[in-house]
Amino acid sequence: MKDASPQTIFLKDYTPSDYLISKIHLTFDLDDTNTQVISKMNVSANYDFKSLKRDLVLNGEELTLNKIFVDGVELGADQYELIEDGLVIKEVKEEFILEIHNTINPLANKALDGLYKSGSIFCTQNEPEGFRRITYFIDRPDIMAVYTTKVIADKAKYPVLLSNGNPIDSGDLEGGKHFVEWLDPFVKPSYLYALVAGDLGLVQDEFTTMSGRKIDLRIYVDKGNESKCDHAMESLKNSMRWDEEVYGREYDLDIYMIVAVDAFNMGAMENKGLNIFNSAYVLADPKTATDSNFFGVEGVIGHEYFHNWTGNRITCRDWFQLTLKEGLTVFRDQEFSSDMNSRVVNRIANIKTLKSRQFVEDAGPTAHPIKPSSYIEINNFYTMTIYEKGSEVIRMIHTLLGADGFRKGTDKYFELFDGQAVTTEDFIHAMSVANDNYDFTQFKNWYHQAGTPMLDIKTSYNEAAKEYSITVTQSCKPTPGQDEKKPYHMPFGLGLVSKDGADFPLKLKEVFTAQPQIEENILHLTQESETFTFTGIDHEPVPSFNRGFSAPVNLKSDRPLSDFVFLMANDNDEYNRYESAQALAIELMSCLVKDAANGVPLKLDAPFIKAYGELIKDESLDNSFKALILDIPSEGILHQAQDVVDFENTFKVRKFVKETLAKTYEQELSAIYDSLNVDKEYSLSPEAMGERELKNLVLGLLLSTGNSKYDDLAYEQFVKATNMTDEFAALTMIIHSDSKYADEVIEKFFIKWKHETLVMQKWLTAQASARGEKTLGRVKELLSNEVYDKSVPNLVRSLIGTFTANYTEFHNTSGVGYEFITNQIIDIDKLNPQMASRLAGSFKDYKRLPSDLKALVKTSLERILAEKDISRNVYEIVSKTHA
Ligand code: 0A1
Ligand code: ZN
Repeated sequence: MKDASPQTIFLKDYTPSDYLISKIHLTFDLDDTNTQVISKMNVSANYDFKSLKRDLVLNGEELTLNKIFVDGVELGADQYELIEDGLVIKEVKEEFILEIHNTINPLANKALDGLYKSGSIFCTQNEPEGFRRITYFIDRPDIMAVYTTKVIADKAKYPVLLSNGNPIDSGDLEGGKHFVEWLDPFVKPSYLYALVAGDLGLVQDEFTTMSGRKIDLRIYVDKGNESKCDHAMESLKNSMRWDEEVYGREYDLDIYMIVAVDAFNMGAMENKGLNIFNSAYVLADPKTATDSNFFGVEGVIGHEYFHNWTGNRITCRDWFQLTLKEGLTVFRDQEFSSDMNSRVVNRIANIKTLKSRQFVEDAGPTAHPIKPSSYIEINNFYTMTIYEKGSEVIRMIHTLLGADGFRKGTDKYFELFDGQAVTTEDFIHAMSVANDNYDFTQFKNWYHQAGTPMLDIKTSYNEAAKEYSITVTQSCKPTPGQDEKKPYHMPFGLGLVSKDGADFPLKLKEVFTAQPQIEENILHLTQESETFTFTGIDHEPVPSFNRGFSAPVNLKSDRPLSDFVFLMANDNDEYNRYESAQALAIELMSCLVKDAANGVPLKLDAPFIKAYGELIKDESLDNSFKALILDIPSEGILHQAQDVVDFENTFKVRKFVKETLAKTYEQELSAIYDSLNVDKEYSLSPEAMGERELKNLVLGLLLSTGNSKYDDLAYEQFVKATNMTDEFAALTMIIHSDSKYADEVIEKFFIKWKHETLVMQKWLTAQASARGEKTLGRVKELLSNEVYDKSVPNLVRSLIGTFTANYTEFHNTSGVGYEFITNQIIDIDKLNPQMASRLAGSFKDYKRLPSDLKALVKTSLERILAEKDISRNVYEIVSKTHA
């Protein structure tokens, strides 16, 4: 460890900064290893100067300090002090101009934080604390300043020089250099600062805002990739229009720029007027990108655009408030995607992500509330919880207030807090005052408590009285640091479905509280245990719980499995049709996993097989929806239902169920494949995407029959495919089914696509996710393949990250998988701590492993902790996992 014991930072210790910086002018003279930075800042006391400490403490990391001037006079060595991770200017005045000259080495910056090089492009990443790696600054989000930037660079190598805001000056300089100066008129925190320089291709378009202003839209990419920007540009224009229509928000600058880079730790970054994107979320054409990639581009473009209001115009006071901008912006991008595509399919996809990734986080060693109360390394808190659960919490507010009430609330939020750095309390305050002082007191537990609540539901029918009751008991398991949980206020969608499939009108027998207990089929749950009795129910209904997944919870009930079968076919809530199919399969497959462990021969439940067949044959279903509902629960989802995770038998059972269903319905599935596998002009319409999705799901099922004719079919699809969705699906299935064509397609795909790094990422993923003991050897071999580079996070995620999700191989009882990943974490941590700590998260199941695997993981965790110089990032994850 660098620090003997890394410091924990607490929300309760927040205090406003003693000093403010209202204006900053930056000059960069760019050079690969020796970039000169001059920063000129207007500093002033934030409070009564007499009460303040006279030392100004600035953050700074990996910087070389050259000179300091205060009001134009250079400081002597006794007037400042370099401290670990910063600089102290002693005895400052109430108001002064501070000028600092320093140098940085972008080429050596493999952490991809601050100013770095991605290939030949200079770019920045400053959220959350990257700016301190550019120059000395009070690097916290409540310091909001107006930024001007002069970028100087070699004109031939870096013809394009960008920063936030609008260009205000440019010209040639001596020695083949040139400069461009930028001014961003909006105050912003340092984490939204950006700079880019390169020899970039440009795609341009225009958007006219609701007040008639013309916005210059620009996407900058590596030359040669210009033709892959159409979808990103279309998505940007759609986002701009959508935010005007749904939230009344207009874009504010005259220019909106997006730059795509290959080396980026995350998806993208919302820097004011100059978004920097992982190229995977900009570049897409049918030949190289799958339908899911197109979908991802639209969502991330939307997400970053929506941040302009929810994040940039109104930002976070401190990093504990991260969900203020992220939960809200994810909610906004999810709704945007739902409006652009099929709403139910998008909602199911979002819930699948939440359940398979956030629920696991909430049940593991790093569980934290959406508003954490402490952290060691803030970069570890860009999590599924802050983002996805954060979005579900916003969605519940939307459900509680209704669309109009929610819009009144956001209008109020913008009215009260524009230009400020605020808290989640401020957001709730705006929502409340705009809605007759709606009482969010209990609802706020969602912000402070970690863990996924469990609802245990008991039902009873009183035939004589024609009354139906449900008793809901809520609980939430202890999470690290939180043993006791208070009950949550949650909206709970309910339907009581009659024999003929219609919903009974819901009439409560008694109303107990001042707040309404039911509105538009949404019950308000508030108590640890409560009973709701409905009248006028003339026969026993089948209840449909948590419709639309109105609250992010797990459910347990006394319903017979036949209810699930009924709801799969009859629920008026499409989401719950899907959910019932999943719940039934989870229930049955969980029993089969136990059978497998006990050596009991596997047998699949006949009513389930029948119900699955009904879905296959149901021609009224939309193809995308059908593909989702026919996709049996993933291993990860099945593991969640196990106290001790059984990787081998879970894999075995899933394979068995797929094979049984596929063999039973081979003819029907084959007919579906043939009907969808027709030559058609490629289209990105939801219908066309649905056809490809169902076709590929069906091909996967057919392959699991083991009949070799489907190996030939998959090979034929691979060879003939005219788009990446079909080509990649076939590649993956051929590799995963260990078909005789596997080596050939791996080779062919490589030769065809080796110059396209995004496609090579898919190639790595398909191989690292293959089952069987030879996979690890293959992954190790691929580390030295020409297309792999451990300093590019996308490649690490594709090869190493994918292997950690390959349950049977990563958790191989020999321990070789753990050993490999442990070595990778230690190695990558030296370059990129953020990447390494994400990989370290793959040990999250530690406490639920069988004892032999647990002992192996323990050794791995201890080996990492014993390493000299591990980063704070990895330390936090590994020590919490080990605890
Ligand atoms: N604010 C970005 C996410 C992001 C966070 C950190 C980064 O680098 C360490 C990069 C991007 C978003 O929500 O899109
Ligand atoms: Zn975001």
